[in-house]
Amino acid sequence: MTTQASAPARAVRRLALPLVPLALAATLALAGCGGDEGGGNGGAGAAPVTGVTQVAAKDNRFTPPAIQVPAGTTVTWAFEDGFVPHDVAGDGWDSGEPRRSGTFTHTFDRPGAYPYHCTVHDGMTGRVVVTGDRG
Ligand SMILES: [Cu+2]
Repeated sequence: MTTQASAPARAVRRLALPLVPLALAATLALAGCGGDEGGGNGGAGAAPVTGVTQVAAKDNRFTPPAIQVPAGTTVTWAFEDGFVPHDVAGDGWDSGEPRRSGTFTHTFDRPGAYPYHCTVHDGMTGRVVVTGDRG
């Protein structure tokens, strides 16, 4: 009687084992798909995007890297890179200490080109082009 009861249990255990490596492989395959570092030369030299007043500091870059706004526009930078701190440093204006979350805003009253960069990461640059026509 007792041997008969334990037999099915042993069979289940033997079936379950091969599933573990399969699940692991599936997890690894999914993780491998994420890191697509597409080239693209963003940075401050990119053509400015219009109609956008929010810039994300994420993945060690500013997105979009260059925006064009009318004078008087308040631009918001959002720090969204998890444990990686960033800042926004222009000529005479900056966001202060590098930070990992939250936002920084700056109002651009005068037309002109305002390049900025992150003091933590070389090559992490951006640009705000302010046009004369007020929105
Ligand atoms: Cu940075």
